[in-house]
Amino acid sequence: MNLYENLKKGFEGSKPFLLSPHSEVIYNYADIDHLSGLVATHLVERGLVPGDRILVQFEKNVSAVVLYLACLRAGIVYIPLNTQYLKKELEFFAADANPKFVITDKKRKRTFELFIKTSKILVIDELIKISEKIKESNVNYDLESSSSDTAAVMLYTSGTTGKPKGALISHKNLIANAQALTNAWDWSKNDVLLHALPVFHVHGLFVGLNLPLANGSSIIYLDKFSPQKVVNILPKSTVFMGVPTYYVRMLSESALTKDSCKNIRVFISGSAPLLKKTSLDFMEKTGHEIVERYGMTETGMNTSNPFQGLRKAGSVGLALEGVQLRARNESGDISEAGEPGEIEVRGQNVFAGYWKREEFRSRDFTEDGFFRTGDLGRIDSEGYLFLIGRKKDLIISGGLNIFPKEIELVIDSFEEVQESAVIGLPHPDFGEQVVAVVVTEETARLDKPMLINKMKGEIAGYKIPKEVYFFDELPRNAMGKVQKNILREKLG
Ligand code: MLC
Ligand code: AMP
Repeated sequence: MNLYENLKKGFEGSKPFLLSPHSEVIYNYADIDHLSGLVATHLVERGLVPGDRILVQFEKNVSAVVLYLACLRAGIVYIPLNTQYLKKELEFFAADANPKFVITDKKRKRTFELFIKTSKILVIDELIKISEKIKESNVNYDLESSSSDTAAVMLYTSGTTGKPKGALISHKNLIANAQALTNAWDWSKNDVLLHALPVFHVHGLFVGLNLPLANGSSIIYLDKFSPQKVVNILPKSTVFMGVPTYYVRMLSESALTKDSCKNIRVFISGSAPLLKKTSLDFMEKTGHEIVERYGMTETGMNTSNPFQGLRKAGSVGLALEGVQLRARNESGDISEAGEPGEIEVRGQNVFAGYWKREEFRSRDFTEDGFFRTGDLGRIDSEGYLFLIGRKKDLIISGGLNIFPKEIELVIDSFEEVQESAVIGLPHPDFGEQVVAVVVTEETARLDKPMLINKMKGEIAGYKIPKEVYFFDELPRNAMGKVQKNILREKLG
């Protein structure tokens, strides 16, 4: 069974699926089944076959849900991209993924036309319109079913070398994770999820869509996170999920009270560390203890604090059903309970590997099939995981991952620059912020606004440093390696 067939078991035709912020029904379950069937049929008629890839970049709207489901039905690998990515970044993804179709909006079509040579470029609104014209009798609702082992989605995640890698996530991975989360959070058809996350990442796409779909529940669908809108709609919702920055921002809203949250069953946070202060302030204002969970692109969700049972402060909870977790200490041995180490994960939720990187498998996975997460943590004697840092050089800003190497490569490419080091420092809103330390060529004239300006057309806005420092030289150890810890201590 593919993921769509699995999800469909929970559909009830007349039940509202997607609701607008004003509670109007956009699609009920019969509508979404019909429309995704039309689009899937149309894509197949245009020559797409199971295993073909489509690259997707357009602002969040309900068509993204339709297209995602259509791809699941037709066995087409769905590759959604962050809407902040600019031409240079898009060029890389298109060359790497080699998609048959690029699906975008009117505004972005021109950018893709500048470099796309072999793929077809379609505008999402037009695709939906044309699909709607297909005669009912020609719609193929039961397309050739792809096996659950095949890739459903490819999500790009940045690598330490500065080049993103495509993680191939199978139907089976997603089915297992939706089932485990349903049980962990007691999800039911009566739930109404307030969905404010983007739909190009694991969090908003898989947790935020698959879970309600698998249970036949409703979603109030916001195009963008706005703390004011979210707080106003909370009374009509039973579940809210977000990155820690959402909770920080919601706390500034005077309308956030115990009363406005009285219908909420559970608040869930993930994608970045939730500060203790945020958690305590939220508890005081709303009476709700946020449930923190831990996941990643390659694995989906791994752990969660229990919905019923002890939620330990500072912990991301217990391994989900079917997920095996362990820590490996610095000597390369499996850690004892409480001993820190790199977290390794195995289970049906874990992806098969990266696109076109089969040769690196032994670096990414252990011999017995555990994925090396690059996260550091300790697992206590009761199985609760406490994340304590990262082995990988990664910054998480507002729930978005930024690999310093990628930013350093951009800065170093400017002729005024000799070298640079990019680090993450605490930020009250984003959790972490990107900070660049730059050594310029002797005669160069470069200041912060000039550097930022140069970077603006090159990379997505969220990767641009919020702070820039100019140093005469970078601190290095005896091996010549830049000592980022010294920079963090000095500037933090
Ligand atoms: C936007 N900007 C950011 C940013 N988002 N800067 C740093 N970090 C971010 N996360 C910048 C823009 O480039 C722009 O810069 C300015 O802020 C305003 O842009 P905006 O679009 O108006 O910002 P805003 O709407 O406030 O967005 C912030 C946000 C958003 C926190 C609401 O980033 C967000 O929704 N984040 C969630 C990401 C997410 O879904 N993560 C899950 C990954 S999955 P300028 O200079 O142009 O003004 C994962 C696995 C797991 O990690 O476990 O879940
Ligand atoms: P991504 O590659 O975007 O999927 O991001 C995954 C990374 O986000 C993980 O490897 C962790 O470093 C981080 N992460 C996810 N959830 C949490 C959490 N609850 N607390 C701390 N870090 C988290």
